[in-house]
Amino acid sequence: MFNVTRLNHAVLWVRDADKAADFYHRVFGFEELERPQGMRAAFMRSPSGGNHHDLGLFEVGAEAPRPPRGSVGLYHLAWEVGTIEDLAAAAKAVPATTGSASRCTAVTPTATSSRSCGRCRARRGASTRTLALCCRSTWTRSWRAGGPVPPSSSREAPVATLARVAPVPVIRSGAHLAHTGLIELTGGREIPCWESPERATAIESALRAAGGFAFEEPTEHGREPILAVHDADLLEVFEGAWTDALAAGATDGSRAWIPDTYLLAAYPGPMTLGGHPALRHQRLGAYLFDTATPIVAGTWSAALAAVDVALTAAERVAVGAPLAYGLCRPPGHHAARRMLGGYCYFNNAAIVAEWLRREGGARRVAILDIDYHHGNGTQQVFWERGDILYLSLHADPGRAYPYFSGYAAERGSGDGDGLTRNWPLPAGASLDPYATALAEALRLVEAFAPDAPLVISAGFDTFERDPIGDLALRTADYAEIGRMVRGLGLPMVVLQEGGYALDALGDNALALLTGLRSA
Ligand code: SP5
Ligand code: ZN
Repeated sequence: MFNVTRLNHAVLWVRDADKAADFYHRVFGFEELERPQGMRAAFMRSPSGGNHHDLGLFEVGAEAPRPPRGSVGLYHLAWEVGTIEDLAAAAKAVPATTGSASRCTAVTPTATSSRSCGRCRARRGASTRTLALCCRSTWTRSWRAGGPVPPSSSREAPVATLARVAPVPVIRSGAHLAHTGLIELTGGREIPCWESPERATAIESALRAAGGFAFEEPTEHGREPILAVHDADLLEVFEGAWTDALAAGATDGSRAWIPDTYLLAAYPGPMTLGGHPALRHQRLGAYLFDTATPIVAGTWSAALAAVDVALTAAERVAVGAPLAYGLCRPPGHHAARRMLGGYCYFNNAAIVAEWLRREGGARRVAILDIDYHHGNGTQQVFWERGDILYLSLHADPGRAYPYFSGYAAERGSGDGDGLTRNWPLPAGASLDPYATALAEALRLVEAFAPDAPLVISAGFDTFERDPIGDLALRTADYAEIGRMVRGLGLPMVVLQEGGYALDALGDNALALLTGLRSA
């Protein structure tokens, strides 16, 4: 179950308190504590317990009485509230109290004799938001007890201002570090795999150095969300390939495992094949489309952790963060329903999109893929789906990996007709043509009107100096891309895909996230 300890006392404005309470109960296991009469509000307690209300859900525009003074949480519950602008407008009438350390001293139950409350003292000098959170939680308590409205002398600030200073959750795990020692073949030669642990390390250190991010471990989500996207036999073969290869002596454990046979659709022709190999590493070739997706001892756990990273990031947004970043490694967008490839094992973005549909109560989810490569896996998974929009900007597959998909003519089919769109880009494309294509994609997102966070497959292999790409984006361009996407006003889950220029990767990720959180 999702641990929401860190979100104690969050206040959300929602369109429908009943629906929101039901959502939090169903998806996150919150218990309803109280539904105050005539308040169009619900108080929920997190499954992790606690003495306070963990969430106050207040209906947007609730008149009598108003949402509490002193509430500063600007949280956006995507499927209850249209856009963050709607919410900001609705919240404008509700002045936020920024509070101060001394005010916390006066009213916080955890205040110590040294005249400052534990929370404020612990974070003295931190952002205004920290202090405000403290005051707000205090107020929520006194309100429940029938206590007075907090003093009106406190400085008032627009709620939206406070939202902007909230740190962006970055979900990361160390599990990927064991997915290492990887190789790939290029020009017939073995080279170290471009997709390396240092990529994630570089991004994390850049974000830590920059500040403004809250680093969190993922929580475990088990296999169910993965099985909603990938076939069970793929999981079985992938999970067991390494141990079977070791047991059979096919590897001595010091080298990454790459199959020697690939089961193409052309193999059987008119034949009905009568069996399959017993050992899972020998079966793996039926589930791979390239040689760039090696398996080592730590691969399975790393891939599971990357999914947990992605889902935890999605949960942060589901409970109110306007933006969260899942530092997924391995990446995911080349992985299809029953096929690994392109450094990808589980399709993190597809799993999140499907999870938002099944568990998040969303009806329409949009995925924007800005990796240099076409996300063939994501496209395949949702090809016939009328409820998931998949948009991808990438190097023209006529010259670039994965070569066999990502052409403009590919637009989905059946219910999904028109809900897959591709923008193949010429070599050397800089921000200008890129932004033109992106603007087109963003218009389609708007027309689709997702009622869930936008899922962004973010790759930085579009960078001008990327070793395997040939587009020409610069670091500052990622901030501009971020600002453009931010203009949609949707909450966003950013998931890490590719990007191999180690020395620029951190700056590029920081630039994108900075653009995405801009006003
Ligand atoms: C997630 C992701 O970005 N996957 C990309 C997988 C690409 N793998 C093979 C790339 C082969 C590129 N060879 C180009 C050589 C240019 N010098
Ligand atoms: Zn890529």
